Amino acid sequence: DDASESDDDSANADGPPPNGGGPRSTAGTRAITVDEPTGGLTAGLDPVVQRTDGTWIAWGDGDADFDVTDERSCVAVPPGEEAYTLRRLELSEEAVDSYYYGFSNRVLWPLCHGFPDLIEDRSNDFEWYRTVNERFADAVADHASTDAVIWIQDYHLALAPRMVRESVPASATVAHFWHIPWPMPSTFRHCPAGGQLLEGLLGNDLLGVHVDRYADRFLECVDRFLPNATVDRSRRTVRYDGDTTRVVATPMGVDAESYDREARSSGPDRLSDLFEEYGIPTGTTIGLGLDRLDYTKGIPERLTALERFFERNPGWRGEFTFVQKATPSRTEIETYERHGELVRSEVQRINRRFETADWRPIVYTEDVLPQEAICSLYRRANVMVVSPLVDGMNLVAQEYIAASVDGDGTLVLSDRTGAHERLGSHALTIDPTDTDRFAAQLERALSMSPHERRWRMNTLRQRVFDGDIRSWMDTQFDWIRRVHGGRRRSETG
Ligand code: GDG
Repeated sequence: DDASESDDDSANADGPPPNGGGPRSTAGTRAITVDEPTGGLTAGLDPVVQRTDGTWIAWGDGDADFDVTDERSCVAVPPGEEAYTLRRLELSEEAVDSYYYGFSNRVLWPLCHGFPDLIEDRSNDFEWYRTVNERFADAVADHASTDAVIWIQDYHLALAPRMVRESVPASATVAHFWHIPWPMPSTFRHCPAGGQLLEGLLGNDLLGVHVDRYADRFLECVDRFLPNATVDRSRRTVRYDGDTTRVVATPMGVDAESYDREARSSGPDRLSDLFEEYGIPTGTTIGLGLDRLDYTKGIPERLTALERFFERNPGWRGEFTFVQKATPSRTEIETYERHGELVRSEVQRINRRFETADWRPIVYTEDVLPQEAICSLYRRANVMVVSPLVDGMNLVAQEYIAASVDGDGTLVLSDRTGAHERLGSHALTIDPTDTDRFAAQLERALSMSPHERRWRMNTLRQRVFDGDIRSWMDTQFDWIRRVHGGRRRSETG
């Protein structure tokens, strides 16, 4: 997993890497050997790209530290025979600072998650955002033939759809999936260059989001901030500048089978090595949290609820251990740095308060773990706690369910996640800011009868397998086919 092996789009491999799969580069001499893709977006898309024979255009900054949980490292070598063409765009340090750590993650991320106070509008960031979007659009234009389907991912590329639309054949289809929430108009009005972003996104024929409320809010924002657009809320379409954009809510799933398979192959040895390495007492009941270290994920709120739980339930001290795996992310941004400090000091404080000679209530690690270890933890965890303050979907909740092959784990889930829309009624719901109720749900999870636990988990597993990543992809492509057909008809007619 060495991103430094990679290089710009003019210095890639001639043939497939030794494992027989992987991206075909467009030119050059060096193989890209990044494996183990993680991060919500990458984890979701990689199996999909393995099944298609398209061109993946990705940002690759060859010399940056490789962070497998960051969506920017979205390059993967598939293990199978399939191959796809990979085109990497190299960005200068200044571009990365302004485009990625600037407008994308200092403006759009906090804005879309409803934290307008955290927006940092630095000069030049938006200009770089535009420039990088243009570079992506140019790269697309180099590859897009008549009838091409262009599928753009996420908030880093909000201006690109219109640029792409203007440079590819009229019969090509431009689609986009927006992986994070769409904010309410009262929040969106804080967005610098908000009108330009909306215009950019309306270059799409299809715009996908996870859940209905994000689609509705997007349409509300268009209605309010783009006076020349015509919004049809019941059909979820927008007519703007001679083109129509259809907005659809298609909740993303996970590769449930592979989590199930990996969890089943997790033997006692793997688990005991892991427990020994992190000092997790083997005999205790285990709670688990697994997140990027991001202020949206509700980790401090979770720690406060755990503290309340141990206050109220002295009998569980020494009997229940909470494992929190938090992966540092976007640490160049001070807000993230400060957030990390807060989480670490809270863990320390709570541990000091309750720990005994041979037990700590919270085992905390910032290590990046291989997928096998994650699956072993998922399978072993009696309670999984997913408590974001806001989250577009949250794949971790679904991965946990897919890996709960023994059917006896319990999910405690924030009602502010996209995942709650499809899983909420059979998980134990929490409002992450309501500490008392949160602690009460932890108590309930730990004292639930085996029968109820199994019944809930079986229902959840059914949902996660029914709505897995393949079914999500099928839905995407059904919609893409629909709008593609419409586009061709209007071309010929
Ligand atoms: C965005 C949206 C939406 C984490 N640590 C390790 C590791 N992970 C993997 C998990 C999971 C992924 O990272 C995190 O996905 P999430 O969905 O929870 O969150 P975001 O990264 O914020 O993703 C989110 C998603 O996009 C998809 O649309 O659900 O709402 O914010 O897959 O397993 N994986 C490994 N080691 C780690 O240490 N192997």
